[in-house]
Amino acid sequence: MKKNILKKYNSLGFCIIKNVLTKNKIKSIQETIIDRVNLDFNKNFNKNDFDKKFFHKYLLNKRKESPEKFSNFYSSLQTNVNIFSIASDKKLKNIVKKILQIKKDFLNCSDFLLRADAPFDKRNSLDWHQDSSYFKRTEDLADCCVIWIPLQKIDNKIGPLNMISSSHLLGGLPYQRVQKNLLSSPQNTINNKFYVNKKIKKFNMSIGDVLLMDSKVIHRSGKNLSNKFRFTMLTRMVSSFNKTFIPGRLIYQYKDEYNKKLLKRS
Ligand SMILES: O=C(O)CCC(=O)C(=O)O
Repeated sequence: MKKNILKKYNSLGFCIIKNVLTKNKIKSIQETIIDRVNLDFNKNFNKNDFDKKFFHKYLLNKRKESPEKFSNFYSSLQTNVNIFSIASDKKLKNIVKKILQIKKDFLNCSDFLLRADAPFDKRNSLDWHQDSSYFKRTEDLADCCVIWIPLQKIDNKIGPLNMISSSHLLGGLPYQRVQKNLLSSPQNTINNKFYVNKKIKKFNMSIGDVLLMDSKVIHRSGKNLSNKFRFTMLTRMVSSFNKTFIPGRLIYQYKDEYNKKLLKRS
C-alpha cells in the first residue's frame, strides 16, 4: 500500500484500494448466493447468472411476494462461512493493519454482514450516520475501520456509498435512534447541520476493489436507481492492540422465543 493512501485515509477519512480481492474470490461469493437461492426457492440458476437481469428480477419478485421466505434466504447468508472468509483474506488484513498502524494480527472483526439493497428501496437504505454510533468495540474511535466490499461493479446507477470528506475529524457525534416501523432498519440519526450543503464524495468501483473508511465518517446508502440488487459485504475491523479495545463475544445468547418461531415456520 502506497504512503499517500494512508495520508488520504487520515485526512479524508476514507480511501479506495483497487484489486484487493481476486475476481475468483468474489465469484465464489456470488456462487454462494446463487446456491442459496437455488436451495431456498427450489430453482436451478446457473453459477454465471449473478449479473443477469432475470436473476435479479426473480429475487425482486420473491422479496415482494414472499417477504418471510426472502428474509430467511437473506438471513441464512449472513453467517455463511464462505462470506466470512473475506475477513481472513491476507491482502485485506495487511492493508487494514497498515491503516490501523499495527504490525501483528491484533485485528478483531465484528458486525460482518452481507447487504442486498433493492432498487429504489426506502426500508433498509440508511440515511446519514456514523458507524461509530452503532458499533462499539474500542474506546478510541480511530482504531476502527469500516470495510465496504461490492460484489458487483459500482456506478452512479446502482449507487456508490455517499460520504462527507474529513467528517471523521468531528469525532463521535450525538445521535438519536429512530425506527420508522418494524420492517425498516433502525437509524442513528445525527443533526442535519453536519451534512446539509456538504459536498458528497462517491466512487465508482470495480470487482475486487475495497473501500476503507474511518468509523466516524458521516455517510449514507447510495440510491440504487438500477433494476438490480446491490450486493455488498461489510465489516468493521478494530485494532485490539491498545488498552482501549473493548473485548467481548459477538453474540452468545439463547434466543429461545426467536428459535421457536423459526422452527414453527419450517
Ligand atoms: O451499503 C449501504 O448501503 C450502507 C451501509 C452503511 O452505511 C452501513 O452499514 O453503515
